[in-house]
Amino acid sequence: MNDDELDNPRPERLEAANRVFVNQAGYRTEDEKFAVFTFPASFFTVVDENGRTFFSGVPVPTGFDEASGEKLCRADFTELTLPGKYRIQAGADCSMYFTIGENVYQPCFDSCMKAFYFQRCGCELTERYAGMWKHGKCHCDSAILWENQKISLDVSGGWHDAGDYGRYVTAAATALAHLFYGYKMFPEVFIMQDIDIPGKPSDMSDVLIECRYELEWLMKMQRFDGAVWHKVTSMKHAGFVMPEDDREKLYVMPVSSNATADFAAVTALASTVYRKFDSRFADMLMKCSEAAYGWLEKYPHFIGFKNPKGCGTGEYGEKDDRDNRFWAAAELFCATGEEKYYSSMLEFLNDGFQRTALGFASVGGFGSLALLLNGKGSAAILNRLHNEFIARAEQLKEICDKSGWGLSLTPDQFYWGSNMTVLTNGMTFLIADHLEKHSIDGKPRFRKYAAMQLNYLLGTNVTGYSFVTGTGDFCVNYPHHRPAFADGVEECIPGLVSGGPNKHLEDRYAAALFPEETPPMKCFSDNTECYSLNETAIYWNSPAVFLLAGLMS
Ligand code: 9MR
Ligand code: ZN
Repeated sequence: MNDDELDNPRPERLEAANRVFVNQAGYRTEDEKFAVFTFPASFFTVVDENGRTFFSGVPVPTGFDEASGEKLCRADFTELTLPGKYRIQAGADCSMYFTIGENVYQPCFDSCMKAFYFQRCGCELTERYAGMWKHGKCHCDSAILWENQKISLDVSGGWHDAGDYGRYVTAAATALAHLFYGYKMFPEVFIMQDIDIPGKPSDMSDVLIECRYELEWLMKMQRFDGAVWHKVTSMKHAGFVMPEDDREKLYVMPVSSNATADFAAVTALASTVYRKFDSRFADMLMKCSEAAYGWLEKYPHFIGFKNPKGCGTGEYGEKDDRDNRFWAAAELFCATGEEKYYSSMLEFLNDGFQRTALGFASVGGFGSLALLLNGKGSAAILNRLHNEFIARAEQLKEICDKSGWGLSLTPDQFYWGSNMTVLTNGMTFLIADHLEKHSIDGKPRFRKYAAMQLNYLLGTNVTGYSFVTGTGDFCVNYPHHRPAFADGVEECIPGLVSGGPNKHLEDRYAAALFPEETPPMKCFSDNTECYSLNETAIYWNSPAVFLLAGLMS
């Protein structure tokens, strides 16, 4: 995020001499399977490590793809269901190795979840749990209240947001929402999961142990009157040092209605999740939620956040707070059943925000999801929200059908953190299936489109990279991530999701790498310096966890 910190950047790894693209984690036996070629081929085979052929077929041209600037062919090998390790061959070209099997997603799912443990702030990551990626206790000095610098506060704990060491409330609430809704919709995969983190044995699934760590911090970000401070960061991003070596002064920055509403929403949601394990914790979450909501009622106008002069860390600014307030009212209504939340939810419902959005700056979809999963609200409203999710999934399906990669992004959607949109679109497909489960007989309609978004993330894209560190033989290894750089360990911390291609090339290293006419999907480099392409963030990891869980369930 700073321009000045890398004296000794690592070299970029060699680009894969690869024109045959696959999901490098692999494919579940019964799922649809296809590889994508960027050259015309009349024949392909699927071979194992000994070169034995298990399947052969004819690739089908899918035409010119604007996003990647390539003419594509698709090689379908869905019929191959025999578990094993394979690669695709076409003439002199071959793909990376991948696996066919029932549990191919488990390691990636586990590492993407454990990545949150690696983001922990305010505690030591011991060798016992963190292995060679251990680090000392960090960022525990009290933080100065920006608006009254005589006051300092303990706001230690939580997860580092991303490749930087900031901790931001709206980003945190979003990541938690993805994880809690993943847990609510696909509990069986989370209940089985073991990511080897402290705090066990426990009745709670690992996801809940890990999220509690974040919630404990989040509650410290609430002011006495219920409002919630937007973020705690230093004035500028730290250099590329280990977290315990970052001695920059920390500031608690002013409150915002976005942060307060997201806080109210996610603490109410969390209270419903934790209630059966720890009712005192659940009560405390509810109290915090209600206090935040009380403040929102008192201050019904939008109070946004802008970085104060001289502050260069993440801003997470928003233009309004209707979606945030809608989400808060919806969650509080679902958690309490109280009429007043219902009526204010109704009041915000028609405010023109996207009611299916699941990202950090646009959170309306979480509110809709709360109502739909709880079946709370009038039949008319539930119907409408249901139909909106289905319509959104259908719209995205059409985009995928036109893309040789099966990708849900249009060529103009490759902006900073494009992988989040890919992944939240994947979530939308699974949500649509979940909603239709009770109304339509037969197979889920959208699952295969959800899987295509994961395929893209894990290698079926023109860069050939798996955008998850440690997953696949050709994966991102040099993300813009301070500990990953400073720890001196060549192998990156596993399970981190890179932001992905960004046509706007918003850092000078990236801008220097690619000429103007570069197709959007090619605007990517696995380079520590390229923070607008290759940073990682908690809310890019969390939809990956959701998507993997849904595809495994
Ligand atoms: O993810 C954010 C992206 O959508 C914005 O375009 C970008 C610039 O404002 O900021 C990204 O968020 C960063 C945050 O500001 C600070 N921590 C790292 C985040 C990921 O790059
Ligand atoms: Zn820290």
